[in-house]
Amino acid sequence: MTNMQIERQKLFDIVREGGALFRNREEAAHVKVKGVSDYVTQVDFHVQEQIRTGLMREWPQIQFMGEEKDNSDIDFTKAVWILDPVDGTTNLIHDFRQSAVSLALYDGGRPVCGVVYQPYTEELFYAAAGEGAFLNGKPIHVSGAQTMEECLISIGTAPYEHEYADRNFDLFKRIFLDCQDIRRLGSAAIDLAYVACGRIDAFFEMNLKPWDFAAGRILVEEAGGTVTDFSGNSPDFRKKGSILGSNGAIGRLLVERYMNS
Ligand code: 2AM
Ligand code: CA
Repeated sequence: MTNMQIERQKLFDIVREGGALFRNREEAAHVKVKGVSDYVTQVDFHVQEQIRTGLMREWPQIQFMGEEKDNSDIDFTKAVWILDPVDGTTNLIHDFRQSAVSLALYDGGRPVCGVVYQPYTEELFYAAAGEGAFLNGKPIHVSGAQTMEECLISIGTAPYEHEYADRNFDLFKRIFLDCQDIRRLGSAAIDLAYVACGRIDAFFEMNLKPWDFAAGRILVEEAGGTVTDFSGNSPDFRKKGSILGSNGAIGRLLVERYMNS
């Protein structure tokens, strides 16, 4: 079942309807603490339920994995949706307007398609295996940057894992001193979508969960870039791990000169 056909328009409608719920500021103010600097709001639950219902209605045979549910029964050898209803929850709480719905379909361990939708800008990023990557229907490509001096690099910081702060900020400083500038958006899905369309040249973050990077990974790969762990190896989409997405050239350079020294 690796060439599963998903009707794009149906998929986009489901994701857009979910994203429309981001504007409910009352629900965004209902915050529950999951862990240190790890939050979930009523919006996260509401978006997840709405999208899950839509997916189940259209494609009842496909399993559903979502950030805000128990996923212990998922069989990764079969088709599975991987959803982060709100990637960038801290941004949502602050009305910082850098949050996205991130939805991917994997089948037999391979990416089939992915969507990252940013409701504030109404930008919908989509990619399907072997078909390329698109922003609101127009083809997108990673940047052509070859040197650190010409790069805008986005960093991720795992705010809840303070034990990594010294190591991370030391790495950020070394990269900051060599590149054009750094950014920290707070949504891994948007960071990867921005790598795919060439707005930034690379993005990396430790310990991301599958739903943070599953869709962004397909976008970057179909846009001509690469997504690896910090050693340059292929990431395991079923597990938490470190993620480095780039236009390819800058990813190799980061692995060689920065990530492991
Ligand atoms: P979230 O907003 O869906 O929680 C920001 O550093 C990135 O890390 C975001 O993509 C954010 O996703 C993710 N993130 C936040 N808390 C996390 C956690 N406890 N485990 C893994 N990723 C997390
Ligand atoms: Ca989330």
